[in-house]
Amino acid sequence: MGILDGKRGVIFGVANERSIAWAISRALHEEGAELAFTYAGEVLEKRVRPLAEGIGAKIILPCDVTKDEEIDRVFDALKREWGGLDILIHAIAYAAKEDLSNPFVQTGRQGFHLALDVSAYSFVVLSRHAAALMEGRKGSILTMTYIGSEKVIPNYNVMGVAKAALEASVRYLAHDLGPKGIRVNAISAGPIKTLAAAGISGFKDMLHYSSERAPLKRNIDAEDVARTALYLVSDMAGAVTGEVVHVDAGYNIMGM
Ligand code: NAD
Ligand code: 0WE
Repeated sequence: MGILDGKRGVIFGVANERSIAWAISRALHEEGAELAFTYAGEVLEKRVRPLAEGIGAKIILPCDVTKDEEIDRVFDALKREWGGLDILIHAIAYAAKEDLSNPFVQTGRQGFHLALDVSAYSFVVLSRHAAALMEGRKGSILTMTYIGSEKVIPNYNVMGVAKAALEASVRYLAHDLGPKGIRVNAISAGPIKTLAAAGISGFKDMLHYSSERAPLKRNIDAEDVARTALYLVSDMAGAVTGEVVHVDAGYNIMGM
């Protein structure tokens, strides 16, 4: 008996076993959810397919979110195979490497568009497709964000602007989809050493800095995020929508 027995969810954003989306997937699966997975290109299929098959996934499809055809194909398959959907997990972000190291003021049009397209617009288009499959099912939609949307984190740059757009999108989507019983929320996670953090210079120092200042005096891991994700997609959070929940050991409350 799990709290998600009979629920069906689609996961966007697993790259490897360290991905936040993978920790969320394991937590949802343990509570009885049936999951479908997407991966961003052939290189990642080698990593994602074995993980997904290991928890019994039958629907595993490519989806680069900058390509409308690939998004259409995923939701066509979900409609055909399942007929409906209860849960969407969005854990995707990307900016060009140079835009995470050069001064923000130098961000070009192309780099700005790419970061906002992959990291914010994708949430809108995926939510629209998901909502069409959630009619009469009390659906739940969840994305991942970071405090760089609220405050300046050096080098986070255009990603901070994209996360600000993503968090505002959570609120507008919650307003649009609320009348259908669909909830839309975000988790704002503290820094975790995943693939997306691997290339960031000084990331280790950031972990040290955060754990010293956070009220709980520790860093967080993907399982901390996964437990909050489980709550947010379950009926336990049945009256929670449009919210950004910080899972950061309390770091965000500090002023000094
Ligand atoms: P990750 O590298 O495991 O996941 C990022 C995912 O984005 C990958 O699966 C990658 O394939 C996907 N992606 C990138 N471009 C894509 C595209 N065009 N189409 C489809 N997918 C694409 O790293 P993660 O840390 O698990 O990141 C997941 C989410 O969590 C991101 O939104 C990230 O901003 C957010 N987040 C991470 C941290 C952290 O410190 N790691 C903190 C707060 C929020
Ligand atoms: O959202 C993120 C990172 C997202 C990300 C990571 C990369 C690295 C490789 C987006 N695009 C790229 N592009 C690449 O080429 N995080 C919350 C993790 C993160 O990234 C930072 C951080 C933190 C924390 C960048 C600078 C400063 C802090």
